[in-house]
Amino acid sequence: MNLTELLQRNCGKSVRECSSEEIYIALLKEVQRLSEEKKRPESKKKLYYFSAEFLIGKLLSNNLINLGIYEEVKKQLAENGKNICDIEDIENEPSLGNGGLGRLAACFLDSIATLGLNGDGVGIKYHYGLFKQVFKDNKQTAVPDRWLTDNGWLVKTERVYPVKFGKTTVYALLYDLNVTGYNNTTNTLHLFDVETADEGIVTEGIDFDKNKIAKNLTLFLYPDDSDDAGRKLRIYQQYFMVSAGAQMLLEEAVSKGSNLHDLADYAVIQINDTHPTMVIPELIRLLTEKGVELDEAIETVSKCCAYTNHTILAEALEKWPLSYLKEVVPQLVPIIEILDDKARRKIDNTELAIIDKNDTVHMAHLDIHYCMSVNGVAALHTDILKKEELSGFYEAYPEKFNNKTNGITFRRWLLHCNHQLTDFITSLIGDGYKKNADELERLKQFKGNKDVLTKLLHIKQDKKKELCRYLREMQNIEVDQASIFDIQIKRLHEYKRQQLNALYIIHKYLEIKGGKKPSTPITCIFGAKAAPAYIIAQDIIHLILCLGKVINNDPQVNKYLKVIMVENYNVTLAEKLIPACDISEQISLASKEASGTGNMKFMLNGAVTLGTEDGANVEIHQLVGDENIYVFGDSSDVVVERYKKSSYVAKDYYEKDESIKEAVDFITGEQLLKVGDKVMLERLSHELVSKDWFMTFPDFGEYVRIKEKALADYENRLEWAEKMLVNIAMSGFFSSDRTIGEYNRDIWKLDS
Ligand code: 26W
Repeated sequence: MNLTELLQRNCGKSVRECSSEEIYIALLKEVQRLSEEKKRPESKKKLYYFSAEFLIGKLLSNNLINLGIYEEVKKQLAENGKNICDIEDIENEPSLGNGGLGRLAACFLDSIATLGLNGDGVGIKYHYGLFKQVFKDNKQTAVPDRWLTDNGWLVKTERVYPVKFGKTTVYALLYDLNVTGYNNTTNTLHLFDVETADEGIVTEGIDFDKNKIAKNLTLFLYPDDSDDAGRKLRIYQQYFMVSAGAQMLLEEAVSKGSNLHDLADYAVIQINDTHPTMVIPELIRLLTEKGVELDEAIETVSKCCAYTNHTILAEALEKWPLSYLKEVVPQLVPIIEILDDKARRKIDNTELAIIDKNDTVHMAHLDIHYCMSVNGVAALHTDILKKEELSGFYEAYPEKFNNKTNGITFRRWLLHCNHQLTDFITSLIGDGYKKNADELERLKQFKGNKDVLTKLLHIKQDKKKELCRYLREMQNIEVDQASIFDIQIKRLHEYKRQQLNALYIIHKYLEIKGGKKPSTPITCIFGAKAAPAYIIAQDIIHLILCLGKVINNDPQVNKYLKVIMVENYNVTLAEKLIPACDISEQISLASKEASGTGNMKFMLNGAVTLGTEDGANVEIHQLVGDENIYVFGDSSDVVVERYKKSSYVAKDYYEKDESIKEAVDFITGEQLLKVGDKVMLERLSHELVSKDWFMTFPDFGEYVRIKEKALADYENRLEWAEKMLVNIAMSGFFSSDRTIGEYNRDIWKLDS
């Protein structure tokens, strides 16, 4: 690409004379053109990845990398006095997701295109997406994240589909976004919107009238579900997405020659968690409308659909009152009733019913009965599904169950976010690993190589320096670049146990106050958004922000310990934080984190994991060995037993263990009350002592001990670098190319 010509054509100016915004827009248009040229020729069978979230991150640099022109663009910009980072800054991050599930969908789209598979995403074009997080008085506040701009990657198509809610009909407009593969073809992410969406109905923060469906349908992702109107709105959104998507898919199949009886030869549908579940009854409904007999329609749709489970938390498994479905999607209710009836006849176990005796519809049950595949997202998670949560289903349909350990795209999480490390790895083992991640294992030959290890440490130091600069400029936060960067970034949830990390920080603070100084200073960094209606999560954020106030302002301590919570944690911030991390905090209560994917990104960038035997941590542990990970905490077996027996009494730990008591009492002590909100701090402390549902106290002692060991080991820089090297070398397994290869081999069966 010739940048000078491009800008002359687009803006009639030289590169030097153009503003960053002008350059961004010109590049965007050019990338659109180039990716369009690489559109995949239609083949018979197509995968439709239905998901309520696609946390795709900024696209410019990623697309440049995938199209193979990043380096030349960067060079030409530099020759004209421009920095590519300034151009990247112009782009807003799309706000189309919340957490790991949405980011996974984005990594999958990248890998599907990279492997040259015929697979598209289907979702919703949220105007505000998830909220933007702003800290005020040490609390999270939520404001709308207006990310859409006139010049974006989304292109409005001519396709429109009617979606009927009872008596009202809305029209789903299709917007397409090109998904570039790395050195391969381009696929599409299809996002639906309504013309009637009205951003003007948003009032205070992110409040809006939840009853004005035509106006609010596509404004927010996961609108507050603490009341009935919010829950119904979720059903409206889900049906909107799946009905439009199902119509589009049938249209495409028919245009390729399907007679609908053979739909399974044309379409395979991956249902990403339960949110798109209604695609099953909707497709059945549409097929019968087009003349297919009901029984055959059910069988055909079952052959097309596959379900991925992402959680064992009961509260996250969606259940809807039948009355809500009757109100929102009355046309689906008779079908769901028939599906329930058939399932009951087939499997004589009322616990597995779709509609239970309270007239509650269990969406996951609908998926499992009527999908051809059910998968978990890490080995341990799938085992727990089989043995515990879904054991009845596993007994009924053993052949449907399979594991697909999650993965991440190395294009974004190494090539894009860590150029130095990428170049260094390439200089050592060539660039075959960019397409075949297993080749990273060749790095192991450099284990004893002092020069290589030293260089790795230098790269880490550079990334820490860059992060410090970024945090200073963007968030006015000062971080000591010589300190150990200990990072926990993920959605805020009690099971992920940010509160355990906070208790450690209190413990450490008191220890330093008592005169025990760490050899190297420690910076504890958090990033997390909390669902606005999730009270305890708000309280935990408040605690962390208050700890920052107290500790960072204590001159006796702040040379040794700092607590930072970055504001509005998102993909862009993750791309800065992950390469700079030394210790990756993956401390969920064993059995609760389905997989985790941040853990993989950190590992790939040479951070060492401090974690429980949970989710994919188990597989990381197996790959790197005991020497190169810090594992602590009760096993999932112990935890599962403890829940079964209801034998955990938090108060006993609080009363018997002096260090737990000391740390917990600090939450409601004088120092924190001076900067914090009494109600919030007391509520959190009470929650811990009286309940501690995610069992932080039993793991606290070992967490402290193992973390201290990690901090001590960090002092031997070369030994630590060796751990970094082994982590990078063994991370190839976690490439989403591997995961997608497995989905295709076992479930989708598309030609490549
Ligand atoms: C109530 C509806 C609902 C429930 C759960 C909405 C959203 C969620 C989560 C945000 C789902 C989620 O992100 N799960 C995560 O999925 C990742 C990808 O498989 C896993 O790595 C994480 O362990 C899991 O928490």
